[in-house]
Amino acid sequence: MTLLRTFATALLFASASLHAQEDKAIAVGKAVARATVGKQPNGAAFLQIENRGKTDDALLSASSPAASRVEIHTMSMEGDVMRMRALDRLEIKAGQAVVMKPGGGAHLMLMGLKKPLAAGESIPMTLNFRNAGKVEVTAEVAAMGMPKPAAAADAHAHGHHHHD
Ligand SMILES: [Cu+2]
Repeated sequence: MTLLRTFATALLFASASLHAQEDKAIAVGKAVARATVGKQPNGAAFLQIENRGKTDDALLSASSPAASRVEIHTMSMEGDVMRMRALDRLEIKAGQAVVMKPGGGAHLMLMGLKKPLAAGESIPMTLNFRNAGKVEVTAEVAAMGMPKPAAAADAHAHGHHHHD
């Protein structure tokens, strides 16, 4: 029981100092954005969000100078159709992590890209959390999940044209 009591005391201390440290509770892992093909209007970004704190948090919104707006999306299979829908927020419970990855689940949708996302570039993003506030991340752009090699080759060929 002594151990339990020690633990409870530690917890008490932890929650007392939590308010000062709350902005450090959220850790964002490597962020990547998928390189776009041709004139694709939207792109997708994936990252890991870990809540190391003792309070549930939530990603409320995100933004990037690379896109008109950023939406929090979730993707799921309905029968054999992949459907995406926008979320109001993405909950990250205390002590848990959300791992976004290509091919399913949550992702950030970059709506209205200012220019195509080319592999090797990086784009800044600002994440806005309910408790942790604003967190700045940099997403590396990488070619991934390209269904056909031909499409990828085509994207590369068009990658150096600038119309601005
Ligand atoms: Cu999406």
